[in-house]
Amino acid sequence: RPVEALSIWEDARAMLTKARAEGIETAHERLQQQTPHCKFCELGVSCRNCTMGPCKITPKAPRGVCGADADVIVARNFGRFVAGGSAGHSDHGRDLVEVLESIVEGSTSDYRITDEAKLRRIAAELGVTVEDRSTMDIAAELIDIFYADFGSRKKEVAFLCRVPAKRRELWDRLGMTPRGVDREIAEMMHRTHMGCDNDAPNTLIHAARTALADGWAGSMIGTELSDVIFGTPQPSMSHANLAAIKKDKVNILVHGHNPVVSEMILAAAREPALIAEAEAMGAQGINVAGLCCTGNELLMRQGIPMAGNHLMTELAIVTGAVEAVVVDYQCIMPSLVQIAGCYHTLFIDTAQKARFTGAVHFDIHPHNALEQAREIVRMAVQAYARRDASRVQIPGEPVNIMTGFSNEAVIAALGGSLDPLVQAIAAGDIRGAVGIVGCNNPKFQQDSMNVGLAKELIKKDILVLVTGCVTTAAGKAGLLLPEAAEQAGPGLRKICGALGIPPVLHYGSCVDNSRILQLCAALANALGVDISDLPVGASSPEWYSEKAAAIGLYAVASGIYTHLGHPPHILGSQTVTDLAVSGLEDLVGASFFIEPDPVKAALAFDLRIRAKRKALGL
Ligand code: BF8
Ligand code: SF4
Repeated sequence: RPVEALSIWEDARAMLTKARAEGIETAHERLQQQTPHCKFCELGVSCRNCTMGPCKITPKAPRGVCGADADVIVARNFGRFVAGGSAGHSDHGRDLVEVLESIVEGSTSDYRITDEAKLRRIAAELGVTVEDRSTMDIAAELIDIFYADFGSRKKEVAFLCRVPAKRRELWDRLGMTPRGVDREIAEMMHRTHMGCDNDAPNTLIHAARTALADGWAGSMIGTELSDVIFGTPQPSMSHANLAAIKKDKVNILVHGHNPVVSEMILAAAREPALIAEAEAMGAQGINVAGLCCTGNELLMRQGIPMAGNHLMTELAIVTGAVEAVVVDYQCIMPSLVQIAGCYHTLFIDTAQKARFTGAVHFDIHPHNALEQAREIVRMAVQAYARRDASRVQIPGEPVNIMTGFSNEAVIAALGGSLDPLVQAIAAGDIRGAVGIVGCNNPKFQQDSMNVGLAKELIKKDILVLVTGCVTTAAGKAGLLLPEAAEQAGPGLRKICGALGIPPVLHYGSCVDNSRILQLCAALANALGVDISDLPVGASSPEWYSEKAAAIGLYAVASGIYTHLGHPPHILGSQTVTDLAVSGLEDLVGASFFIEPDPVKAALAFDLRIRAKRKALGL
């Protein structure tokens, strides 16, 4: 297929052309090789949960060997899919609890508590006594609360204190209240063992509980502790696209999710001694740029530029100017090892739970992180000598972006409370808000939906919040700049102009969707309503991952109407599909809708927001 069909971006097209000329295969070619996909798997009606099977449902064989029908098999598969996503986000959250524990124990000097005020604020919110206590004492108690949130001994996870009372009662009634992160994930695995939960709607309710444990515990702990340890994001300027890779510098790309490793790489790369080593090699310094979510983490807090999102990760290496790709976990295509091998690029993995055959491995822990990071940066500096200048091609010019919109920063910009936002919504200047989150998927022209939907929504005076891989998409399209308010409707344009903010706000990485949950809950509490009463929505237009499914499901279960650009593998069950796209509305006051056309998706949000505003008397 022509490169124009694969991506809306010039930088991507240029690198896809270069990759083809150099005989380098990307996800796009591999998608071709995998197409047509297995129809049974696509519909979700194949099961490998035991060795009486594998089974697949057909008109002639409507039940598996055990007797499970399409509804049961689809629900079980989807439940496990969501459990996988919840596990990813939540295990990331747990890693931050462990770093905080190392700080409290004094077994690391590489990390510290940067935002003490936030730590105290969270502790007080969770009922921990903060008066006349040292920060370390309070942190120690918080650590216990968060570890307990992963376990079995509580009736509900701690941050449910943020959820409107009506929603909590609803969850209790439905058996959807998340008790412990690991408990819900383990129970999902148990329920989907042969001979357990053989009632599709019941399985889906537990899938929602598992997703809620992700959103309101695993991810929320991840976000809050990242802020405590590395600082709460504040608005700042940076830039995005492949031109974030610099021709004359040692380029290190950080990829993956947790700021725990990438913050250390950045700290090492900023040390004068290492910069001097780079200069001695003839480079003009060391440049750290981001890919995917760990890029978002560093962009939000440290202002590093974003080289690209999911489908740019392979193409970034094709520039021929990357000395090292340093990864932790999640969304890291194993193909990066092979592509790095076609250049002088080092591919370095750092987590025992995410090893890549052929990678250089560094075992990074809180006690040795900075020392290991220095070693990695030194290797990257040395790799600069092996760069082949004749193969370097860095396309385009970087686009400026504004980043750093934590809830704390937004409230500060509004003068100390959410009241001005509530008033702007009540007045109709901001008619509603939609979070656009998630990924790229080679099944879509890259970022066509992500950007198309954002543009359509702001035209309708709907504020857009972006996280994850949609960040770079919105950024490259110029939508993360205050000037983009010109493309917004009159009301949103007025508010953005008054505050000097873009109509599309960068809210962080994918775990930071918990910031959006928290904002929705705070708005609902301010208005004395449930989250499902708010004129808000969520969308993951080009999603691909288990994590995105978990996010979508916790959004819906929290009462947020949620758009997906394509369906999960559930269409083989009418029961499950009906529940997802309509039945959930009766249960939790929100559902999914599937729409591949961004203009039509924006219209659906417009209708929904209109109805919600009317119901609120606005
Ligand atoms: O957690 S948006 S491609 S990088 S899954 Fe992955 Fe999707 Fe990107 Fe971050 Ni989120
Ligand atoms: Fe087949 Fe049932 Fe075993 Fe699944 S659990 S593989 S449907 S026999």
